Amino acid sequence: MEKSTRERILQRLMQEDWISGQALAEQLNISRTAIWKQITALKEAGYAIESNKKTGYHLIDRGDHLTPLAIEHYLRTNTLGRKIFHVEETETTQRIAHDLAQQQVAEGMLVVCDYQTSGRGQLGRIWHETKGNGIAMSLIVRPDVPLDQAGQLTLLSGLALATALRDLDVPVTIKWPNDLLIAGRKVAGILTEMQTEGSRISSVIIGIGINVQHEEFRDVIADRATSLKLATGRTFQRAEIVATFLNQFEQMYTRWVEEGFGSFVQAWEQLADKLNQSITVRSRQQIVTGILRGIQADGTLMIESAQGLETFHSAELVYWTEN
Ligand code: BT5
Repeated sequence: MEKSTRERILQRLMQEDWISGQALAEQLNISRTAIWKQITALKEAGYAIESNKKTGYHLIDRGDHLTPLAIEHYLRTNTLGRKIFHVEETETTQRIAHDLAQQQVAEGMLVVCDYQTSGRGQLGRIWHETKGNGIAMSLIVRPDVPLDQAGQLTLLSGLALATALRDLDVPVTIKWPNDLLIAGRKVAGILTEMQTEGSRISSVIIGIGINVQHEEFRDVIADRATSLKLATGRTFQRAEIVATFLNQFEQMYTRWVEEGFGSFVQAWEQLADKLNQSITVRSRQQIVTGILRGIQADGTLMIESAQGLETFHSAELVYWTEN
């Protein structure tokens, strides 16, 4: 995608400590007045930029912008997230990603927004968000694997996100199959949805919601949600989190397509919440309480109950009175 003049100025400001208006004008081949106008617009958009007659412009604070440019700054991938569809506000990034996937966009396209007004969870549930605080993104992948393995992408993205957050010193654990927790409270949720063509996968849309800067949660989720800020006391760059996830996920995804999920089991279990502890599982058929023993090579959950070892392909771990 062609970068706008504003994005190119921002990119130069990120690369240099100080840069003169003259140098920017020459490099971008526009007038100094045009540069000045764009700098003013950037300031209005929330970027803290210092101006000095002699030395030019200096980016003091990158702010917490979830824009393609900010994400690209941290991105080390080959394909994932190299094309980003960014919107300020939308009902759900899943819908946009589904539409783009149907228009045959290439694998790796990321849809990201600053504010999602009707975020979706599983089974028609709601993903809550407050403006400017969270990350809502949907990644389009087109893996050449059998249809019944697509569900493993939920586990794989959970593992990649948990690993990425741990790289940023956040002590997350994974609640099978699709939640990330900090000290028992949910900080991120994953929703994977598939488009098929006959018996093959056409695309998988991996939707991820992360609570980042929230200082409080209200109403229904107040008893179960946390944010990176609430849990650690630190502030984060949402763009860095998105890119760190993609950097991590691309490596895992490439290996998964070639080798399957088996080699990830150990890493996944190391981050599993309540491993070897008592847990209640609810599936469509039954409710079972037992010890969480981990997962099998295909991602199936293993619970040791009074009946012996039981496996669950699709179910939920009951943590809160109502999910
Ligand atoms: C999920 O569903 O956790 C999947 C969430 C996926 C959201 C992303 S955002 C980008 C993309 N676009 C979308 O529209 N969706 C995806 P589930 O396991 O069904 O959990 C939903 C439950 O989590 C709710 O019923 C609440 O109990 C709880 N919940 C909702 N919002 C939350 C939040 N912000 N933080 C913590 N818990 C929340």
